[in-house]
Amino acid sequence: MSTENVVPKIHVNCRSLHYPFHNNTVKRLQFSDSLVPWNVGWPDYNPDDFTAPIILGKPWADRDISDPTFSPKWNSIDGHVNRQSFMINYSVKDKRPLNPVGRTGLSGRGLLGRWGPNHAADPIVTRWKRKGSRDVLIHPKSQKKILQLVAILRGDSGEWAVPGGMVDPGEEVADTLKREFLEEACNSLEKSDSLEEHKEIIDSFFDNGEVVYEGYVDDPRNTDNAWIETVAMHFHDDDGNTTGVIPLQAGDDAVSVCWMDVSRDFQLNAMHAGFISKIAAKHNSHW
Ligand code: RP5
Repeated sequence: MSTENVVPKIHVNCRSLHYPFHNNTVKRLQFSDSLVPWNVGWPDYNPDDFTAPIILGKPWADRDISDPTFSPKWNSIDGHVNRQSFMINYSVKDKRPLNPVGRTGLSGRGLLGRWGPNHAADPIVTRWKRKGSRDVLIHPKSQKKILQLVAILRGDSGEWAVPGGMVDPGEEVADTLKREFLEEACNSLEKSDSLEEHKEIIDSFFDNGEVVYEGYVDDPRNTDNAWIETVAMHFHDDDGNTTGVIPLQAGDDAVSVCWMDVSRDFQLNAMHAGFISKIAAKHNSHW
């Protein structure tokens, strides 16, 4: 599937005035779209520098850039950490990697654990909306079948989103996709007999996905020196048999989970909605 039309042309979410931390006390420098690209000269550009205290010293986070023992291999696979971008070989200035899309109005690492790219994975699990467990429903206006996807309500932003998360050091993206889905949408961090019982079916379902997008995410947590990139993968349950046995229960960072009807009006994180609109077009489903 082509990734055109999903890639952000310019920063939007990660240039909002308030950085999403502690009662909006951290503010981004505000400027026009034309000043986003680094190659547009702005000699006096000097945004606030912010790295959230809560990430410092965490085992999943990098050390501070000023720490003499921290010598990352930028644009490379650095031990167990992937510091490559899907976009380009990013530049490094004053020891700090530079956001490949451009300025965000805030330097430092913000809430993100890694300097440079922070790799995430987004599992998009869909099925057809049915009456009971049998007949596929047709939308009365479009006369098309209706896709449903598993969406979670994020505890941090209060937004509905795909149950994605960060790739752990050394973890295969395929494993992250399944792990994050099970943790956030099935509460697998707590023991579940039902998940154990259907493990084989679930494993084989997650073996057959299609990449929808690989690249930069315009996430509100991005800064000039740290940003999120993701692999979004689609897993479709055409006959409803697999998703019928997957028990949904919000877990980890999610406060709610549901099967959400896919349409142009649905309430989903903007970037994730872009992924789903491509899937709806490909499957010729109601939109
Ligand atoms: C989004 O943040 C990505 O698309 C992914 O869904 C998510 C990863 O962050 P956490 O859920 O781990 O906070 O930008």
